[in-house]
Amino acid sequence: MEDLAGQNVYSQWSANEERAALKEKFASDPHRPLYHFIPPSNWINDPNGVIHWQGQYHLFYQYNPLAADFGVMLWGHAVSPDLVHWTDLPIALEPTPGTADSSGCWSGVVLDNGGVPTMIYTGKNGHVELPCLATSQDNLITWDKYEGNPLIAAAPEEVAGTDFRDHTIWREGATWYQGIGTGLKGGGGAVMLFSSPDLYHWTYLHPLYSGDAGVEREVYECPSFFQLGDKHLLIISSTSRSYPVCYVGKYTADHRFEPESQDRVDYGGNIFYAPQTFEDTAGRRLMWGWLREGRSREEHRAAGWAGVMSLPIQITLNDAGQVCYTFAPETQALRGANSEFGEQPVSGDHLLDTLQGDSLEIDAVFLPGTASSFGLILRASPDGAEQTRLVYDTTSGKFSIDASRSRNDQEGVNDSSLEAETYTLQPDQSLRFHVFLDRSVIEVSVNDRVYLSGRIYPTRADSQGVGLFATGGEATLKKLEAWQIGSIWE
Ligand code: DQQ
Repeated sequence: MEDLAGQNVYSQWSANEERAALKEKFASDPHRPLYHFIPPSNWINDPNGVIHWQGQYHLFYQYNPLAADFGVMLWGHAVSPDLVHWTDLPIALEPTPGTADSSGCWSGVVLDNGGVPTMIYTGKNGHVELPCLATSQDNLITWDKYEGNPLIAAAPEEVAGTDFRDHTIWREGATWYQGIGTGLKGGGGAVMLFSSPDLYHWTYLHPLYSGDAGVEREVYECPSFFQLGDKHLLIISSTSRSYPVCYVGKYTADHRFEPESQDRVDYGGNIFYAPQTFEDTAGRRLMWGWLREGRSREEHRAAGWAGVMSLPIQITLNDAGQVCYTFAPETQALRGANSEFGEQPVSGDHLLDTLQGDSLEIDAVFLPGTASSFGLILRASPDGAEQTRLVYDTTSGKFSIDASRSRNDQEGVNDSSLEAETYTLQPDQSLRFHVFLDRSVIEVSVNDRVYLSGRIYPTRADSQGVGLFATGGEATLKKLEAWQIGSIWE
């Protein structure tokens, strides 16, 4: 890989041709998602440069097109008119030998600098990580790197080691502000704050926020800082916890962030990581995250692809000031054949006769009744030997994606680690599971508030069943609606 990085090997590379050439190979892969964004082949991780530009949504992403594994990172690029149907574009950015990004073009953002699309990303040069800039003259397709890269000569004094990467950038009047993720001497993570009159010249101010004091080797990756209503939110991905955390708080007059509450973004397992948010032209705060694999490295290398982008998730605050995660309504454009099920009691396990599939949207509302746990069964074989459960435990108030039986060839894979806050239902309060199942991908929004994701790899072609369950008593299904979803690439 090293020998290829930086030799402009991608100038002739076409993502469209690559996708077409591999279509047949991947058609027989039962785990490859049909409607979540995924590159033509090989490795994807963080969403980058997400922006709504002249009516099109641009999604750049960390990409290793040479192997289904992390490697020398480039920026892949795709565009969508509607958030769900994507067109591949050429590789946007690749390392240049002998420069600040000779070892990789890591995560970053795209900004509108007075009409000039401007990218700020982390250039990796050996172990050194510093911000670099590039601009586009052709509507975000090709990018010219700034000859003065890197933009900052060295990380601030307080930074431990060489982790100094990923960017969140906003404007206040005539001044740009930039937060860069890092880890501090003595432990803990931080987002270091800089200011600039023009995006090219930066002055270090102080940490915007530092936390996890004393936690060794903690690094805050992929910060995203933004205002929502009368609050400010900071999302960071914590290397020590391996999941993203969302802080809600105040942004003070002296440019410091003071959290008032914090919560993990994903109540499922440690699949969702490195999310990036942006405001679209309708004023919505949207987010994509990287859905990691939940299988072994050998397996994803052999599959020829690894990692998937989440669906577009909208972030809002409710009246209680809690962060709510819902799927952007544009996902309804994916809906195909519909099935509906009316009110019915649920006790034990019950597979639905007329609903099957591995690529579905499901909208199910339950009342907990006397059950101690209840929820949905997905990807079930007819004998139930293979199945995955989306569970709400009424006693502990916790959610989980129970993947302990999701594949017959392994035990206990990808069980959710439930460090999350509990979610207490009030008497008579219903629980809505809004689920997107896309072969190996599960994404769920519960009660239009909590987000969960998971990855599963059933081994049986007949693991297509959908069902309901309740344990320890009787729950009620108020209503279930489901839609089949086809491929977005046809
Ligand atoms: N991925 C990028 C980094 C970032 C990490 C490298 C998070 O910029 O910190 O691919 O997944």
